Amino acid sequence: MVRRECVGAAATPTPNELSARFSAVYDQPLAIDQALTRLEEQPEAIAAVTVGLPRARLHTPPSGGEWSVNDVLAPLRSCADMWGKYIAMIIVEDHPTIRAMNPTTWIKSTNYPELEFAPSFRAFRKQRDELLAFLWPLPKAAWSRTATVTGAGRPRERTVLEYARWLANHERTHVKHIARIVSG
Ligand code: NI
Repeated sequence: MVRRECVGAAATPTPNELSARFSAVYDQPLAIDQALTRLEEQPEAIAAVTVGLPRARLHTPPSGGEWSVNDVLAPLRSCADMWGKYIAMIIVEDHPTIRAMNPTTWIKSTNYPELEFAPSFRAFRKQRDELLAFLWPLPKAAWSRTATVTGAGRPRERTVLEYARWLANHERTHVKHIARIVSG
């Protein structure tokens, strides 16, 4: 059940199942300032529930077949890499065409699952700080800039706000998951 929260981690879902799940959870409307606030607060929330915990609590699943806190952090970082990169591309480039990569594909080229929680989480927060420093000053119009996104079915037009919303909404489900793991 826990694993299925993550779109990417589900067992070979069809494109239709993927897009249905995306619509249900990650497309929840968020205004620009709501998305920014969530992107700022969610890493703080993870820090708040993990601060001072011994390594074993962060690296050991609460029970067999479950995820550890560190297991949840790795795909969070992968999603932040992918969707953060697309946000930057859409802002910086003039209507780019982006061949989207599923974060679960990207994670295989990283060492995130093998990293220790503390340095991995520091890197995650540093990246988020950089993303927020980039996003906060953007004029409202920039959030409507688009890219043509290929690589996931037929090409689609995607905006900066859509990617920011996905990042914020997707992360939110996993922040709650982390809170459940450490309180369990
Ligand atoms: Ni996920």
